[in-house]
Amino acid sequence: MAEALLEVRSLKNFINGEWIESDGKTAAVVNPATGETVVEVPLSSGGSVNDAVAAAKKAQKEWALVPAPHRAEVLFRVGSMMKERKEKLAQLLTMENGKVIEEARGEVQEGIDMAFYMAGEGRRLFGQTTPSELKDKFAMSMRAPVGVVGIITPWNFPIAIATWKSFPAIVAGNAVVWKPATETPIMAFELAKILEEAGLPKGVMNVVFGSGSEVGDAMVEHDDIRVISFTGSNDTGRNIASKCGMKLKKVSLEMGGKNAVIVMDDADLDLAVEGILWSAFGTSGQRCTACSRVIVHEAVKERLEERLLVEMEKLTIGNGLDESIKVGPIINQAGLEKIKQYIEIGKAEGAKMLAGGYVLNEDDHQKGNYFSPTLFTDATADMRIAQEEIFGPVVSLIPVKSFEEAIEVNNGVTYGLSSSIFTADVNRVFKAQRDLDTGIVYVNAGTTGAEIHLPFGGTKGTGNGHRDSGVAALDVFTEWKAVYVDYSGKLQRAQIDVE
Ligand code: UN1
Repeated sequence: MAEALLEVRSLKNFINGEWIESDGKTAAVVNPATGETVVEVPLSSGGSVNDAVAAAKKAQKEWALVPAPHRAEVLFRVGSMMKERKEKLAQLLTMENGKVIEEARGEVQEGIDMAFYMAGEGRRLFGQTTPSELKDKFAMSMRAPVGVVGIITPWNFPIAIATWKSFPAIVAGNAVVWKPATETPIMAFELAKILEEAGLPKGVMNVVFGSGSEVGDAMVEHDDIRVISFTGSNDTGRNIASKCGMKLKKVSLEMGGKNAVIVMDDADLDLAVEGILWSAFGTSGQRCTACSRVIVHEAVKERLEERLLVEMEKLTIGNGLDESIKVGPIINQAGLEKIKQYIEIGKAEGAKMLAGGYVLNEDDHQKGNYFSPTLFTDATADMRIAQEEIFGPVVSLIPVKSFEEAIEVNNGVTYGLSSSIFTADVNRVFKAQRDLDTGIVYVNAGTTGAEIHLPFGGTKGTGNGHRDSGVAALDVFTEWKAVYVDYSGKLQRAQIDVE
């Protein structure tokens, strides 16, 4: 199947517009739905990063001089090409990542949307004009590219997140060195090809495949990379942040969540069940925005449990290329092991498991890494299953007595990415949007489904205050520059010649 869609059996780095063999070490990219090897990915050394940065540095100088509306034309072409290739990209995405084909199409669509949205920024990239405190003097602030930027992207959204980071960087006049996750390199290969065919000058986008400890570290350490934008695990993010801190390198981090759906006593329960199912078990729970807690008012707890169990029964698990499948595989063995551990932790903590909790084909991993959608109930807010990110199809119900308690439980975790509330009370809606301490808040919808023209990111342990997507993304990839033009013909001294 992969052979028909992918013209290569082993991938190469993309440096300075050339496809370059790395130094020979490779790893197999395994389809998590079948256990089959899809392609080989290079495990590059830090030397490849040096080559990529040198190419990027050279290319960026020219690229920054291309007027932004013309830089944007490349992204318009990229968006059109992604649209033409949407089905092929989606199928390849399902093969390397496992997510079901409908969601894979959705993810590619996010990338297409980002291309057109950021292309539009080519004619905006707004700065501000501001009155000067002096006569005959003009003051303005404008965005300037930072130079060479490094992006490090995860396996769970291998194309969407890459576009969230690289497209604003490119339109703003930067050159990019990109380390995609080694589990899902095909999307990087396909996107680099599209950028090349769309006419992006050589060296503006460079892809180096390899591990975090080798390629990622080399990027973080390289003095010519002025920004690192990272989405991935908390430990890695903190490690990157501390290294970048010592180097005074700008770093943007997005590191997950412990996102909750709140179901109040006046909620439309059928709608809430749909929202929970979609956000907790879509992508097999492997989203940063996935719902892994349901904070439910005790008055509707039993009814909600009953309805959830009925609907969970209908979830079909299997290879996401089959259109009838709703829940695909877990990315790899390590992911499965982590989920299994949390099931044991949840049981030991005294939460009641109502459904799921097991690995499918436990004895035969050649048949794929599948975990059954799992529902715990009677969890308490302090349990580890209610505090820590599991990254799998596991959701825990936490009963509460009031709206105020629901908000408190929602906010009582170290993460702050997404939250949601189901209620019919308009006062609660407005209080909730103010008081939920997350970067994204949904009302009467699940915790997933962020749109690309709004800021994406979170509070507290989710990140470090930066945002992907939306105009906010430009703040990561640009420097603010203040420009003063004095047309008085004499030396005017600010703050001194004020009269
Ligand atoms: C992620 O899981 O890191 O909001 C990204 C959503 C998607 C993106 C998720 N649009 O669920």
